[in-house]
Amino acid sequence: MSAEPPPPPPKTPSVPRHDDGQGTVLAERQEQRVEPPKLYQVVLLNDDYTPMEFVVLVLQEYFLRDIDTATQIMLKIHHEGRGVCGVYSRDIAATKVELVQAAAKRAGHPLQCIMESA
Ligand code: TYC
Repeated sequence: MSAEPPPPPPKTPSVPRHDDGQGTVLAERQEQRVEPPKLYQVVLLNDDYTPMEFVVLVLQEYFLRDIDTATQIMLKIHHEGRGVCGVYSRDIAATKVELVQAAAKRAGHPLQCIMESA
């Protein structure tokens, strides 16, 4: 006994259409907007104990800064209390925060790293 194959699903137009009543079917123009991803800045906070050299290394390793830029950012944090290391999409920023916090913990330094909406 051979079973009948199921009928194909009804075709739905990908664009809304309507009949203008005069025998013409019009396709409506559809706005297609993709929002750009929200951006987050990764910020290092100053403290009294983390060695300056360690912060410079973190900025080179995790934020791909050259040594001069890394030193400038570190000094800005040292003098002003905080500094932006880089701006990223949410997942990348969150990963950087975790990697920096793990590195600081491994090295026994109290360095704090946070992310905030840019
Ligand atoms: N203030 C620290 C010191 O004098 C250096 C430092 C800079 C620590 C930046 C943290 O995010 C920081 N050793």
